[in-house]
Amino acid sequence: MQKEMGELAAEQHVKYILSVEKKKDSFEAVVMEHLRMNGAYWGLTTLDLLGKLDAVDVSEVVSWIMSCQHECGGFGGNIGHDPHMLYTLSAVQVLALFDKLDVLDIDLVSNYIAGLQNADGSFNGDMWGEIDTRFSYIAICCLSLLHRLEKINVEKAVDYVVSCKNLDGGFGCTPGGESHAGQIFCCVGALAITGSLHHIDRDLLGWWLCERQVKSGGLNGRPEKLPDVCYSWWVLSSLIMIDRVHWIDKERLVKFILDCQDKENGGISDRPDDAVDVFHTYFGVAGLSLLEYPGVKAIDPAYALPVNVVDRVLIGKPKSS
Ligand code: GRG
Ligand code: ZN
Repeated sequence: MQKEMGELAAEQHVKYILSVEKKKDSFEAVVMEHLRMNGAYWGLTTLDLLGKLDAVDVSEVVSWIMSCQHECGGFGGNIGHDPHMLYTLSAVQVLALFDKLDVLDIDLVSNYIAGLQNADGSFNGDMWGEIDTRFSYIAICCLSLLHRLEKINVEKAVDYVVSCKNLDGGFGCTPGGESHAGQIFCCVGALAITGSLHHIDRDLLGWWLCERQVKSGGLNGRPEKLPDVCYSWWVLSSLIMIDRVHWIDKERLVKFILDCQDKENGGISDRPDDAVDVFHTYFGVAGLSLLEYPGVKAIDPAYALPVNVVDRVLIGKPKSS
């Protein structure tokens, strides 16, 4: 990596994440209250990618996570908040990071997720019934991590995702929905995890995705939109899964991400000179991980967890209880 482009301020980012976690009454913590479970996943995965997960109190995090679980098996974004797929995946991911999946009643959690599948293969996000390919990804990712994919109709789940594919090669939220990089990540991830990538025209989708790189080196999420650090994750992970990552200029993307750092106080923003937040700090560091930036652990593009964690969960020997 060229020195003159500036370096990752890893130490400052670790301090920033730890300080957001501690200052429970800070502005960001208040804004994030309802999705604290997602915040925990973003922050803790960032710490792990930077080799600093040992800076947190595992039992404190695990007991807080478990107090967000409902009788139905699903998790809320915080204590007393309604259960939703979004928070259930984050809870499972964080427990996987800490090698603590054994605190879960695996069948209770996986029955909650499987119960949200519809007859056409799609998934609702929660009991209120919104359907989106985000929830297809979440269900498949979560059940795969829990070794319970057999609880859903995988073939129909795949059919539904494929029915959201557009003529431009991309994917939307529901059939006919506009292609968007975030949705593409979900659909490609779901197809990758289920071994169904043959449904994708890799050259067509790869072309759409690599066109997301703009002059500054950053990536946008759709044509004509502004670049944003989080698309370094949504776009790049998809390109890697379909084996077309060499179609973008990696050096210029690294520079864009590094330009979005607050080098003094830590954290990464969506665009240079904007305010930092935990979400973009995570996606910036995760993007650098996909770009094989030195000193950052490798992340799995489909499961959005460090590669060593995914290996441990999927192929490592189960811990005897
Ligand atoms: C485990 C990484 C991981 C994800 C879980 C929730 C989820 C599954 C995926 C979300 C995918 C998604 C839809 C991401 C897009 C988020 C985003 C930046 C949306 C902004 O969209 P617009 O239209 O912004 O407001 P643009 O950039 O198009 O102007
Ligand atoms: Zn963003």
